[in-house]
Amino acid sequence: MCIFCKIVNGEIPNQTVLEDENFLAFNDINPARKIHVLVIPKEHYDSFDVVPPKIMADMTEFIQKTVSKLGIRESGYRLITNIGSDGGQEVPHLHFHIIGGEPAGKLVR
Ligand code: DGP
Repeated sequence: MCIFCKIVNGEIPNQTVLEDENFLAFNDINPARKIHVLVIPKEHYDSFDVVPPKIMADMTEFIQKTVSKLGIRESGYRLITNIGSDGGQEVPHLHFHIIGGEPAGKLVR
């Protein structure tokens, strides 16, 4: 079972920001900025590449609710999902990073 499935079933503790029947938002263990929250579907999908569009539609709504709860809609934020090895994905369970609370900086090589 993957790490995030273990978080979903309670085997690994997490700092929950928002939860509903299908999705969970929790603080990243290694925050890149003041605010760094991960949003996952409770059902396992390896990455964005294989998630059904209907699930993504619901997940989009849940991400927007999470951002509202974090209070960073006005100030802005970065939303990232890493996919596969060149995408830098480490945990093979679809997740979006919500990163904010301070300027994100440029995406540069
Ligand atoms: P990615 O590289 O996109 O697969 O990012 C995985 C993220 O997951 C990384 O920012 C660290 C975070 N992470 C890994 N293991 C755990 C964990 O057990 N708990 C929490 N809260 N975050 C984790």
